[in-house]
Amino acid sequence: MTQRSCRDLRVEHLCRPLAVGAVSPRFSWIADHAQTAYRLVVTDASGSVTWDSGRVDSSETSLVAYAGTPLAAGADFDWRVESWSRDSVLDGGSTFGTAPDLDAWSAPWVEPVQVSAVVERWSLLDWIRGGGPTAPVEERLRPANLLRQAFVLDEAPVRARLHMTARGVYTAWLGGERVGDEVLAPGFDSYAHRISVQTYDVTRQLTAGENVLAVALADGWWAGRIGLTGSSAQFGDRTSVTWELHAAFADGRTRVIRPGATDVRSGTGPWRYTDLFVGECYDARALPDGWREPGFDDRAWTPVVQRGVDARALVPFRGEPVRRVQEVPARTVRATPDGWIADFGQVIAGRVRLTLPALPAGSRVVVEHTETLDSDGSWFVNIAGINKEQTDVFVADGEEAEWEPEFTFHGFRYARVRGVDELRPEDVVAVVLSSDLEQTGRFSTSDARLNRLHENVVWSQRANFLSIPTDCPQRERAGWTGDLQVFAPAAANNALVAPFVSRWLDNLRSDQRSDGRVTITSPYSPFDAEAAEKATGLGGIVAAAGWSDAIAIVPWTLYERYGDVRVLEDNYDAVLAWIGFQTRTAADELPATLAAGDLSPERRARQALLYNTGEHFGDWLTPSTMEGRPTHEAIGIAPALTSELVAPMFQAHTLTLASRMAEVLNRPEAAGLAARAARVREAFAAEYVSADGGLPVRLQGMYALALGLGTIPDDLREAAGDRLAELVRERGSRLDTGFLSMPYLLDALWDTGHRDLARAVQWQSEAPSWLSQVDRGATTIWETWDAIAPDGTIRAMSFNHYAFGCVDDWLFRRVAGITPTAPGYRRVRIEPDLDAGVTRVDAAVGTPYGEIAVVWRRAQGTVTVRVTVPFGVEATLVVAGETVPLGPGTTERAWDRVEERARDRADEGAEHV
Ligand code: RAM
Repeated sequence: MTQRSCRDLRVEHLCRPLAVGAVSPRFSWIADHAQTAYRLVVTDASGSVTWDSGRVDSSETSLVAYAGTPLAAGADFDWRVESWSRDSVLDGGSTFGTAPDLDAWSAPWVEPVQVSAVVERWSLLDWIRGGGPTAPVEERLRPANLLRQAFVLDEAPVRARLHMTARGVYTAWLGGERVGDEVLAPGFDSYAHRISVQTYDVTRQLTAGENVLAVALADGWWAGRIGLTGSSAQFGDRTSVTWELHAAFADGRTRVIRPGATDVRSGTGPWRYTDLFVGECYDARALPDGWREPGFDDRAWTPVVQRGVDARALVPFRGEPVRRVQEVPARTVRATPDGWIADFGQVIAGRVRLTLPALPAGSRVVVEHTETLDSDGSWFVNIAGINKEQTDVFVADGEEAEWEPEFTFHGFRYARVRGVDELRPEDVVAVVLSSDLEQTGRFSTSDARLNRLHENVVWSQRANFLSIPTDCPQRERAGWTGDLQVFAPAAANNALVAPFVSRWLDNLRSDQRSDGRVTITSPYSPFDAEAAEKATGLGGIVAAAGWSDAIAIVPWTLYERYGDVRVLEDNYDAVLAWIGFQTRTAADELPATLAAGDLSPERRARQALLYNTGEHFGDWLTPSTMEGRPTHEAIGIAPALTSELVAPMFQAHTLTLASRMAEVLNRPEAAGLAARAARVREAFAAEYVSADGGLPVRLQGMYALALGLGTIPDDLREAAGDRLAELVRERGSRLDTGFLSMPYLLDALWDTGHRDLARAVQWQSEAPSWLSQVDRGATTIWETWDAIAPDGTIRAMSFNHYAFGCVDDWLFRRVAGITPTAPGYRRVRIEPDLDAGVTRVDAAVGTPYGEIAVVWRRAQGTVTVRVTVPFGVEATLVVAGETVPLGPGTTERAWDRVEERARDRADEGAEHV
């Protein structure tokens, strides 16, 4: 017997979460051996066993659900895993490699890992609303509230947890120190339905004697400006906060401290106004001396207003909070007549921290932000719209200062600073904000441009995974469903996105309309709903093809990449409800071009199956529909041209995904859904696909979608693929796909035998193309290809939109060759494209079982491939026509004469034909 260890113990995907919201949390670990059995033991704080799984003969190490007696709310629990392995299992058919040789059995007890309550124990009774002056100090804007509660403890606690949330955004201090390291808590949720509660360990911040909990509370997403219109107060026009402190003492006593109307006082301080879009004004003169410490005289402050909390809306926060994840120094700082322009060399979401000299009290330092300068280097603001100033103001108090805004963030690469005589590069730093996800993937090649493209995707992901997945971090900052739907697979290669995306799905479900419509953004505010009702055209859209289908596609992506079945369970009913809406609409409506009376009974029956009416975004931002037109004019063309085709294609896709979900979940609807999907596909083919594989709209995107979503009959796939290839060639191998079809284009070409063309599109350097952006200095993915036109003209578009970055998934799957063939990478196929146009690739993805890494090199006809596979993953390596099963560990092999082999294979193929 040898001691073998497990590592990376996780609860609900996360390492050592302090609090877990799930009633039946799932445990994961990584076994550094071929596990054949496990045993999980969970004990409560008193050491009593609440669950002993017994020995379970299973190789599963990921997401094993708790099945013991309900875990006590509010109490810590421990869990341990015991994991056995057997030698014989290890060889796994591998004929080479470095699989470690293990003794027959091993039964290690792993370090117990402590996590806190599964079911949170708060009762959070009252919202506390600041009573200070709330009248606007500057047009349209309000100051942040300061609140403080002083309380006395007769001894220091041995354990203390603070549960807290706000309608607004808050920062709290206890014992004079900031509570936790997150920013913009509680994060963005669909507040009308759910507000996330944070839990902090504050044991070390409490002492015997007087303690002070100090809180600054600002508008944030609740009352501040957000979304396309930048309108304020979309969820409510007044902020409030609630908290509850649970302290336990050495002798077993406990105490709960809640804010009350009499012991909380409120005032205002340095944040004269602060808003996510407009920016923040911090007046250093107005900082009340010592307000976060005991002894501060708050008698001049006002009492607060107390209102009962609707406890149903409160949910434990799930996933990773927003943090300052990185700092980017200024590359250059230069003087212009209008101020100092700092260039951070990278488009980010975040804010600027300034080191300021002692400036005369009352003087103002103004910081503006933008993602791009104009072609002549002058200041240019690339986001249009009121309320989107992205300008921070510091009002000096005569002292030196280090200042970073607290309750706002901006999308920028450049900052223009006014009000200082001099600004040195070391005086200014960009602080990157993002939901603090674990970065799991890497991708680099021998080609610097391809590497930069990948980096740009990672940066756009970082900037737009900020509390919720957003379209862009400057203009709208909205949780557009379509954008995430196309980007989710790429995102999952780069980071562990399951908890973050699952929390967003929780929001999306809560936003679903009672008739089954899945909203185009989530959070979807009451204001959004009202605005859509009043609007016509694109502005009136509530649900849309390819956007609303995110309810099926995103959970399926998480299942595919993480093997997470619960995410399917959680979203399945919502998918059925959306299908219900599509089905009813299909039965009730006919496209305007068809008159009911003229249709044959067969056509009528087919049309009644197809969801092909209504207003949609279609294949949004399809390049050829935009070129040469002003944006406002161009924007509606793709929707008008493509919606009738796009909507039923996504309808078919969602039906298929729903039937697969039903199968995984053992639901009785599986067969019915699959049959319906087949009928919709047949109807689509009969109504829209010509006998020679043609579609009524001659756009790359329509063919890419039809091939990718399987709405072309099998026998016409080749013909349709040829038509797609023809369209791509007509455009000189440049992109002409919009948001929805982009993820399917390269695979559609590849799968129909146009591999060289797919490679040519990927390598294309003339716009529209990915590398054209890189060549024009992009550091993130742009919303449109002509955000900077070939002649250098800059357009007022977003420079940080991840949607078109979906190609990153292709780079991992095709260039590195890592494709999951069973959920959670339980099985993986590694088939790098040796003709990808690079001589070296070094890539890895994180999986629930550990990292899968691939390094391949090509030199003078010889290809060397090194693959590292974790235990629990069955890998197949396919190189130069040879298929090799791989065991765990690192395997390196070389193939020579790869060109000849390829030729031989091609000849063989020809013979077969
Ligand atoms: C734009 C957003 C987003 C897109 C919608 C349809 O305004 O930026 O990317 O999904 O419109």
